[in-house]
Amino acid sequence: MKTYQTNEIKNIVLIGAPGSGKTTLAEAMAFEGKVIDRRGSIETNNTLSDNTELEHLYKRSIYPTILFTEFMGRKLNIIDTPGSDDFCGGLFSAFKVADVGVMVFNAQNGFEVGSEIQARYARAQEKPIIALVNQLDAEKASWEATMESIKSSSHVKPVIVQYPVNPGPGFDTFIDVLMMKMYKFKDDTGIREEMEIPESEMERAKELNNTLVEAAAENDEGLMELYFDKGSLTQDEMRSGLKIGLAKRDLMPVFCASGKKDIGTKRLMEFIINVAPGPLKAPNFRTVEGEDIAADTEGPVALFVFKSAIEPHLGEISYFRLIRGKLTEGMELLNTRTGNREKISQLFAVAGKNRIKVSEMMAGDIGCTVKLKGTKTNDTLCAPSAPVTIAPIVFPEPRYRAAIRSTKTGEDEKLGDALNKARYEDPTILVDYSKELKQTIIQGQGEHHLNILKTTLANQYKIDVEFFAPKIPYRETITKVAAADYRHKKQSGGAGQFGEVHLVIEPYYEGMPEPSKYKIDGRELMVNIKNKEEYQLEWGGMLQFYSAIVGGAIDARFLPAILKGIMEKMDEGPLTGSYARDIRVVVYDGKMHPVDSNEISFKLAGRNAFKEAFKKAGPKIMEPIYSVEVLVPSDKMGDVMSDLQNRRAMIEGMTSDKGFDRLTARVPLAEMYRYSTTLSSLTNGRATYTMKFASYEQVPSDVQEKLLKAYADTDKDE
Ligand SMILES: Nc1nc2c(ncn2[C@@H]2O[C@H](COP(=O)(O)OP(=O)(O)OP(=O)(O)O)[C@@H](O)[C@H]2O)c(=O)[nH]1
Ligand SMILES: [Mg+2]
Repeated sequence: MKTYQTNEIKNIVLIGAPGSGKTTLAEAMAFEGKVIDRRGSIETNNTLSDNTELEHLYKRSIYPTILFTEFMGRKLNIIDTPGSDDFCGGLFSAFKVADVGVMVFNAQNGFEVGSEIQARYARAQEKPIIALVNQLDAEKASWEATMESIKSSSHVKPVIVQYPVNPGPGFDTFIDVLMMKMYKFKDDTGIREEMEIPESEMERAKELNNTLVEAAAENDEGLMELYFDKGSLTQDEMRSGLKIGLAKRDLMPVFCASGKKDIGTKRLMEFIINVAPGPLKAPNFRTVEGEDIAADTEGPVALFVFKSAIEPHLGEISYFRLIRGKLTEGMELLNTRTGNREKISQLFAVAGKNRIKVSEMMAGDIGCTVKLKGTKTNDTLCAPSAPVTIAPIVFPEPRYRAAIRSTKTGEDEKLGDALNKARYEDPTILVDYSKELKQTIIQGQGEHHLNILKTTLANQYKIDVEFFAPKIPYRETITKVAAADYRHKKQSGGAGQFGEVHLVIEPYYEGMPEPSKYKIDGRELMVNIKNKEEYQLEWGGMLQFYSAIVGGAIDARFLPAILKGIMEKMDEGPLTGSYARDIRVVVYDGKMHPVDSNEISFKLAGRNAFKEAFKKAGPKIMEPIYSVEVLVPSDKMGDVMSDLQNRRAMIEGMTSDKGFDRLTARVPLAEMYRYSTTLSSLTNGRATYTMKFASYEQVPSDVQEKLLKAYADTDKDE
């Protein structure tokens, strides 16, 4: 394979609703570039792109796949992404390194929710988009309806470059109004005949050509003048206008195709090569310091890893885009995150699972290398003399949270290992052992996302896991002063146990005065402080611990044991076993026994006195509240709203945009378990949402009652 220069490379990402035909199209592109000599299909599990067992099982893409094709002496790097929003992590990775997106529409469905979701991502990433109306050979294909829906839903103006002459099962011909030619295809061989536009189509073709000329001219003053002078533009002038409009996202050129019959593939690739921005024209890559890095072959090497995978028998594979410089085999580069050196022992061009060895690569190209030691997604490797760190891919916040455990005991470590590997391959999976909840919490983009992980764990790592409702990290605190006395006494056989503690507790707040007297149950209690300790709690908030013991009722040596007992209860709050916070404790009296008193007795007395006082002190439970944003088709708004209200949501606002409503609300985390699944069934998969931690707030009293009861049933304390 020849070495492609920077100006001979284009990097594209295929996006679009699930099942719109991205993988099938990628196959046709690879075939046209002679990277493969026959086209595989989804049905026969032999596409370049969907090459994993899981993808065969589900008949859909799950991972982003990198492949290339060679056409007109150029190299097109293509990233085929999964359409399902559960796997949007792959799309985020691909957007980082691709300069243009091809959005595939299924002509049977038009602009779908999946299109809307992905268009939104493309908008946020400011990626130019070319539209491809695909599956025009399908029985229910409708060009008109598809164009109508694209026009009404797309934020970027669609401009027709091609239209089909005979959509539907016999589809074999389209007219290109840029070339002003008709293309007729022979069966599904991809072989095309270029023809003059027949009289019957001329009027329509001319009208669309005019619209295209105007759209092209609009983007440049020079072109506009030319257009006014001549009343038209040459093809090259049109291309240069479209080039500007596309790059600025002012327009979205529309093509037509049947990926399955290999119709339209070549014209699309020609257009990409001639018009789409390549590495030299696309915006530069930014470093974390805000410096711009141009695709300069002469500069020091910098590459960015956007995907990492582990392959059996081979190990780690790192997929990267060469941002700057010329990369050759054997180079030693610096990983700017770890500070370690990595040797690039082998370099490959990638076509799905197939890797083609190359000895060098130029800035702008995409490829992979193997067996790096400590490099993962989002790392930059660069010439040690010119260290730079490319700004990382910002993955979406997790939307689905569950607790996970192995169905067998004693597999914790094995599971931890496997989850680390899964996370290495998919950064949208977050794993965290919560000391607080005593559960391993796993987070991802949706239920399907985590179910796929479950299958991977079973097949690849031989671990069977189950998901269950995660505990909620509640907090506990008190609202008023209360006191309690507790005597711990045990007389069984030999040495006995004895300890008695009297204490007062009250809500702590910053800057509160030192304690001097309390009024408890009608009696006044004066305290005389002997000692004060303050603890900034790991989980937030404060514990103040005062000793005001009079007349040596309890030896000072037992104070640490009393504190320890209280701490145990702070750590596992009296109401629900959650962390307690913001409390002041004053131990003011008690009793000892000359023989039977020991540390354990005072620890237990302290702990139980604290617990009793806590329950009398107007205790309240606080719960985490999340900011939730739902994007929902307007006709489903009512259902989504009333479901949210049942989840104790506080609706904060609503805006509408092109048939979709955006709803913002504050919702307790406790009510969000499996929300993605409910939302999906309420809207037939037509809505999406994001969620982010906002604050802790007091739970309503009915909820508190329920939580108290549930915990009392399990609390075997005492
Ligand atoms: N009739 C027809 N069917 C097509 C065409 N392209 C794809 N299909 C079929 O549509 C289904 C989905 O195709 P894929 O290529 O997997 O679609 P995708 O966009 O990659 O799907 P995801 O990866 O799940 O998002 C398969 O059954 C294909 O055979 C086409 O041009 N015409
Ligand atoms: Mg696919």
